[in-house]
Amino acid sequence: MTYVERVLKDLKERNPGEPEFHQAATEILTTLAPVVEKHPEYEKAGLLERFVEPERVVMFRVPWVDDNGKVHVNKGYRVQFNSAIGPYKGGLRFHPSVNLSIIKFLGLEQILKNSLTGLPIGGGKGGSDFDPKGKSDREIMAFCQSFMTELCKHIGPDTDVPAGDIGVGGREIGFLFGQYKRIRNEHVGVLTGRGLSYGGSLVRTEATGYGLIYITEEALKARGDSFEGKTVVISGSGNVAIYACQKAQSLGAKVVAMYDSNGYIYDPNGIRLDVVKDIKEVKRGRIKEYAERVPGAVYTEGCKGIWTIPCDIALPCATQNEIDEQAAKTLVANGCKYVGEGANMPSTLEAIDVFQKSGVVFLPAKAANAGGVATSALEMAQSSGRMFWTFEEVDAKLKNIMVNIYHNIDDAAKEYGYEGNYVMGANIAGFKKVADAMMAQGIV
Ligand code: NDP
Ligand code: 2IT
Repeated sequence: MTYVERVLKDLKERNPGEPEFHQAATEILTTLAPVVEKHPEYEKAGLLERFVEPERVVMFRVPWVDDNGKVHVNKGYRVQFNSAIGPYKGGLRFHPSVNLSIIKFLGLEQILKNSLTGLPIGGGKGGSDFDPKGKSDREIMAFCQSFMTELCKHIGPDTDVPAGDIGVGGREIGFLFGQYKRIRNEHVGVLTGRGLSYGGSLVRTEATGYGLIYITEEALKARGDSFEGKTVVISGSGNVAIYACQKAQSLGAKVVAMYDSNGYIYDPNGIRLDVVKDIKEVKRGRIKEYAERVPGAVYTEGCKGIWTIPCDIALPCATQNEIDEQAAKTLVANGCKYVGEGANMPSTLEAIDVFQKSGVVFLPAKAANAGGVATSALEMAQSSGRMFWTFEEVDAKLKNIMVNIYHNIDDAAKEYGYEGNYVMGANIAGFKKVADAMMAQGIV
C-alpha cells in the first residue's frame, strides 16, 4: 500500500460517517501521490497524517429564543484546521444540513484554497445547523449573539478570522461583529465581509463571483476565446451566483438559468439580474417569483433539471455535489466546454472524471472561488493598516490574484506531466506551500 493509500484508509476508519470529508480528502490525497513520491521526507515527518487532522475542533451549544418565546438549541462548530501559513481563515455556514463532516470537508479545502491566494492565511471553517429561512431579523440577531458568545473565546484577528458562507451574509456578519466587540471590548478585524461603515472592504461582496469570472476568462483567453456571446448556466441565486452573473453579463455572456433550493428559472432572453437581486437580496424571497415577473421566463420545480439546459459554460454556485455523473454527461453531450466551480465541491468525483475525460476545461473550486477569501485577506490587510483602498484598487488586486492562480495551477499541472488537469494543478500548487511551512515548523 502506498503512503497516500494508507493515510486515506486510516482517515476513513478513524472518521466514520463523514462522507463529505472522505470525498474531499480522496480528491486531494490521490492527486498528491506524485508529490510525496518526489519528497520521501514528507512520509518520515508524518506530513499527510498531520495535514488531514484538524489542529482543533470546537463544538458548542447555541441556545436562543424565538419570537414566540420558544427555546431552540442548535449545534455550533469551528474547525481550526491548519495554521501553518497564517491565522485560520474561512467562512461560517448556517444551513440545516450542516454537520461535522461538511465543516471538515470545507476546512480541508480551505487550507489549499487559501494557500493558492498567495496571501498569509491558514484554513478553517465553521457554522451551525441553524436554518435562517423564514426567521425574523430579531431571531437572526438572537441566534448570532448566542453563537458569538461562545465563538469569541476561540477567535481573534491574529488567531482565527471567520467570514460568510451559505446563510451568512452582511446582516449576520454585522450581528456577529457587534456581539464580539461587546464581549471583548475590541474593534478589530476579527471577521471579514464587514459593512463598509465598520471596517469592511470594497469588493468583498462581489469578490467570489467576480473572481470566478476572472479565472474563467483567463482560461478562455489562453484558448483564444472569451465570454462574448457565450451561453452560461449558473446554479444558485445567492451571493456567489449573483455577482458571477453580473460580471459574466458585463463581458458579453448570456446567462440563461439560475436556481434556488426549490427550483430553477430558464430565461432564453438572458437573466434580468435586477429582478433576481430584488427577489433574493431585498425580499429574501423565492426564485419562482422571477417567472411571474418576467415574460418569457419559465420556472421548473426541482434543481437537477438545470443541467439539461444547453450551455457553453456551466458555473455551479450553490452547494456541494450539485453536479453528479449523469448531470455531467448531459452537460457534455449538450456541448458544454468550460466548468468553473463557484461553490465548494459542487461536482462529485464521478462528475469530475466525466469532465476531464471529455476534454472540458474544469476549474476546481479551491482555485475558482478563491477570490472571496483572497479579498477577505485584503480586508484584513486594510484593517491592520487602518486604511481603505478604492473599489478599483481592490478589484485590480483581485483580478491579478485570480490570473496568477490560473497560471500557477496550469504550471503545476504541466510540471508534473498532467497538462490541463487543474485538479492536480490546484492541489499540488496549494499543498507545496503548506508542506514547506509545516516542514519548517517541526512536528506540531
Ligand atoms: P448564499 O447563502 O448567498 O446562497 C446560496 C445559494 O445556493 C442560494 O440560492 C440557495 O438557495 C442555494 N442553495 C443552498 N443550499 C442548496 C441546496 N442544498 N440545494 C440547492 N440550492 C441550494 O451562499 P453563497 O452564495 O455565499 O455560497 C454559495 C456557495 O459558494 C457555497 O458552496 C459556498 O461554500 C461557496 N463559496 C462562498 C463564498 C463567499 O464568499 N460567500 C466564497 C467561496 C465559496 P436557497 O435560497 O433556496 O437556500
Ligand atoms: O469558502 C470560502 O472561501 C468562503 N466562504 C469565504 C471565506 C472567507 O474567509 O472569506
